[in-house]
Amino acid sequence: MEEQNKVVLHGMWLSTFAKRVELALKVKNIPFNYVEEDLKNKSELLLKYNPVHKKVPVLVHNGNPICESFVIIEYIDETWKNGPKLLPEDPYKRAQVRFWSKFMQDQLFENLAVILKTEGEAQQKAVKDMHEKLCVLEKGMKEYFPDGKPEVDDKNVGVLDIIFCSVFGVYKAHQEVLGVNMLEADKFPVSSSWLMAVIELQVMKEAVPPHEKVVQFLQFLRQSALSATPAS
Ligand SMILES: N[C@@H](CCC(=O)N[C@@H](CS)C(=O)NCC(=O)O)C(=O)O
Repeated sequence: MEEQNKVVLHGMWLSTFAKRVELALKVKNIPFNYVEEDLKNKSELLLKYNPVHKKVPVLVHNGNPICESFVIIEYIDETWKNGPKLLPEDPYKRAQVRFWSKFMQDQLFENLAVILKTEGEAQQKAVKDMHEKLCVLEKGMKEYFPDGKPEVDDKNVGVLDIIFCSVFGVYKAHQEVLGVNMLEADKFPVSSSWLMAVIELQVMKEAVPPHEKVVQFLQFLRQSALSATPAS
């Protein structure tokens, strides 16, 4: 790696936020060094580079830190013109992509975290909420994709594909730990076929962490959250 174009990603292997940055770099074929952070014992460098949030991911480009996953992805897209354009050029399409990225993040990912950390009635409510949000996504994607069908092409991977994969790429582990299949093909034909096509892309396949490792970690997170919350 040339010294004047040095790229370092500070991440954590199961962080969806770090994963999307890793995917953006890989989709654009940008060489980078990866630093795995222990989030219980953050490195001096992470605290120095992200003193505001103290979170991963942080991308360090030629010594300059950039924080917040979406900000980093936009930076990558603007800095490296090679490879697919992650966000569309057209301002309206760009706005749509930002809108749905935020929806996936704020609504779907946050909801998934609630399902993981609850049980009984609270979990059932969170699953129901998720179902409603996935209905919204399904309708939105039907309108977003030309001809109502997902367009996935390894030469044309975009930020929505990346964020969708970072949230649901480990859906089999979600299914195993939570016992629910969120993206059922008969209920959500567009979103589920989109996910299947995205996770089959070589770049995504290589980046998805091993199933057993994800299952163990999610079980650990779930148990820790449930034992910390008194049953209501
Ligand atoms: N809004 C941030 C969220 C990043 C985030 O929540 N990172 C988590 C890992 S998934 C983290 O570093 N947590 C450490 C902590 O909260 O102390 C982004 O988009 O990058």
